[in-house]
Amino acid sequence: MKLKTDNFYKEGYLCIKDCLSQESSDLFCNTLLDITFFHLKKVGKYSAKIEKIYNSKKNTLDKLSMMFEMFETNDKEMLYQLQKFFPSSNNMKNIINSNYLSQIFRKLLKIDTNVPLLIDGPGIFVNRPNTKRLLYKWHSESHYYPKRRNFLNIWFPIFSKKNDKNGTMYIKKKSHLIKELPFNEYQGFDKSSENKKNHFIQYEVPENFIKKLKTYKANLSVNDLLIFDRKAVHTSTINKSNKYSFAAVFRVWDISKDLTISGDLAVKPYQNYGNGRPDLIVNDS
Ligand SMILES: O=C(O)CCC(=O)C(=O)O
Ligand SMILES: [Fe+2]
Repeated sequence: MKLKTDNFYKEGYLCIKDCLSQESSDLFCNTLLDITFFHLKKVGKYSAKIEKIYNSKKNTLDKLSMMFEMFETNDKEMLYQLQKFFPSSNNMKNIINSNYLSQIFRKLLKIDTNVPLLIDGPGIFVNRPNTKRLLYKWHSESHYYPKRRNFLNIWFPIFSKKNDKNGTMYIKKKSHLIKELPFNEYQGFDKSSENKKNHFIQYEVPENFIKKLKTYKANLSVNDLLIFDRKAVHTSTINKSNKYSFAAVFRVWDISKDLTISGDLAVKPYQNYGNGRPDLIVNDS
């Protein structure tokens, strides 16, 4: 494998240009639209409108944006539930299921071919123009999956490129090397959305803890892939354009080093004391 992986260890992320096939990207996007359509058209009030958009001559991005827009204003719970279907779709998961990528994932996770490589996702990040509800503050994935010691984050644009203008991903370089970072836990984005239903749970790493670090600003085309360390501190950015932009995320994980018996990726410590048992043995590195 020729790909240079030094950047992943040094800076905490690796960008691989043009590594997804157009065919698998198209299948991913069409499936995303189909699942959205069959889910949203169940709501009687919007059925006819959703059907009309789906059968129109618009492109997939425009169809999806129009459907999301209708529910974003009127019925967020439908969009919230929609997210839960995607991980059950082979058509979507297959986009990162190539031998080439599996070899890279194994190399970065430092695992042999017999160690199971588990794939969680996809999740779809919807960046609505000038909307804070769907954004994350600076955070580290390790705080969301505290019992998981060996996993990668995968992030890539779908439908259209992602950059500073339409909302992208910033990563603090070398932040994955910091031994321990505190975080502020709350629901919502700012004071106006505090504790609101269907808002994200933030484990915010305050900016002053990472302010000395340089920022990588993702500027990616469709079919490029960004892989980053579980401890790399990153953030969403606001979409300043007038069109929706979308990204897909996966987590690729190895269970062999985790000091828990739980099969739930996001298992939380200090709760019911039920995720461990006596006599567990895992490697210390
Ligand atoms: O795309 C975004 O806005 C945030 C994505 C993110 O935090 C992640 O992929 O872990
Ligand atoms: Fe994240």
